[in-house]
Amino acid sequence: MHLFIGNKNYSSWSLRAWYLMSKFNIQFEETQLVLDTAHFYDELKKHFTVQKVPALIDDDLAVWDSLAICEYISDAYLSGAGWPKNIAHRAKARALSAEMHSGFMALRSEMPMNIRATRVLTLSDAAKKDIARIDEIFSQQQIIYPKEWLFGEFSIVDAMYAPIVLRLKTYQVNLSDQANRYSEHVMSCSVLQNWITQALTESDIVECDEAGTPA
Ligand SMILES: N[C@@H](CCC(=O)N[C@@H](CS)C(=O)NCC(=O)O)C(=O)O
Repeated sequence: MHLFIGNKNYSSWSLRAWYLMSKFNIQFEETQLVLDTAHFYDELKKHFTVQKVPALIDDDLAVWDSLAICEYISDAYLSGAGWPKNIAHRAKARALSAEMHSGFMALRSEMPMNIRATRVLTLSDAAKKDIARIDEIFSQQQIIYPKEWLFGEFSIVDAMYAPIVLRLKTYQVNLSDQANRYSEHVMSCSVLQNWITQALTESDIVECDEAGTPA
């Protein structure tokens, strides 16, 4: 199985799929392609009709899109264990994942993932509203699962929200104590730290993902 990803410093979507697969000890080869280069599109064109990362090849199956890859891994390799066991929790985790996948537009456009940077930003009201909602999600789940993953055990929804934790760190966003506890739990994960360590070795600059001014 082969996962194509972008720059570890910038590619928030790549992190989701890579994190899920790595955290569940799924064996895969990884090809990293530098975003915004001709090589990126040339390589992806060989296998995929859509040239975006993450993208997965498993034998003759091609799967693109981070959430679709996570779903596929859960179905094909984890007997569904990518999601919480309890049906109600599973439904809520899916709703939260869909909320992330299709929403938080202001936060995502104003605060690109940029792991190696520490920045200050003036945020729009829409981005502040997105942050308030993130805080609410993290806090509510921390009340139920203190110092744990969103639904106790690690699941796809944690992979979906991990890039947000990193964005909030880059732009030094203050969260409530409860929400902060979830962020600390995520940051203490050795698998995520492996990604961060590799991101810190990168030197390519993607201009459109460089936001804010140095703190
Ligand atoms: N909905 C997709 C979005 C993937 C996406 O936009 N990836 C970015 C990198 S983080 C990309 O490949 N950009 C290249 C381009 O749009 O040309 C997913 O969740 O995987």
